[in-house]
Amino acid sequence: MSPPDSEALTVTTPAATVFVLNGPNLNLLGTREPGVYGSSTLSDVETLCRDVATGLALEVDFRQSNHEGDLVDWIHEAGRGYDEGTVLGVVINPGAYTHTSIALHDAVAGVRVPVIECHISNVHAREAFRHHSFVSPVARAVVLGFGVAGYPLAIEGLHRLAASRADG
Ligand code: CA2
Repeated sequence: MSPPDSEALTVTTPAATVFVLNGPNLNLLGTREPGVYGSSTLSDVETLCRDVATGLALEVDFRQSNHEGDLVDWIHEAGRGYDEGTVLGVVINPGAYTHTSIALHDAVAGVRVPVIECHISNVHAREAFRHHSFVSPVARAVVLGFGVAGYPLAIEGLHRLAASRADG
């Protein structure tokens, strides 16, 4: 019997996907308040995320919604993907729901997938109502105040966390 073709032995694993979720009003990025949020659009942020992910051999599933329930559903979806081995983690900028949403807190608490909370601005240097986050206590880590550069930093952080889990 001839030895098996080495090509036929190649195991194809599902691509590791990072969900990048954006909450309310982030679709307006780059159109107003450049002093707070910079001039990049959400489409520019998506490009930043895809560029860093490509270098790390990751896929990006980039989404935005103005509706709290969509964000809850997407966290659950990412949680199922993590359990199935197709999703590496979630980067979420929950927008103003950061400061109001027990539903988002419960959604993140209810899944195993690592969730990185990401904010463009340093919310602690702004109004007092932005100082409390319902998401931070259940997030794996928080990135804030780096402008839109925080998104690729958060993706790199997820990749490092996954690598350290694989090592240990
Ligand atoms: O700094 C962040 O990333 C925030 O999550 C952004 C939210 C804000 O409510 C959080 O406190 C901090 C607001 C996103 C809305 O962004 C806009 C951008 C341009 C014009 C209007 C809104």
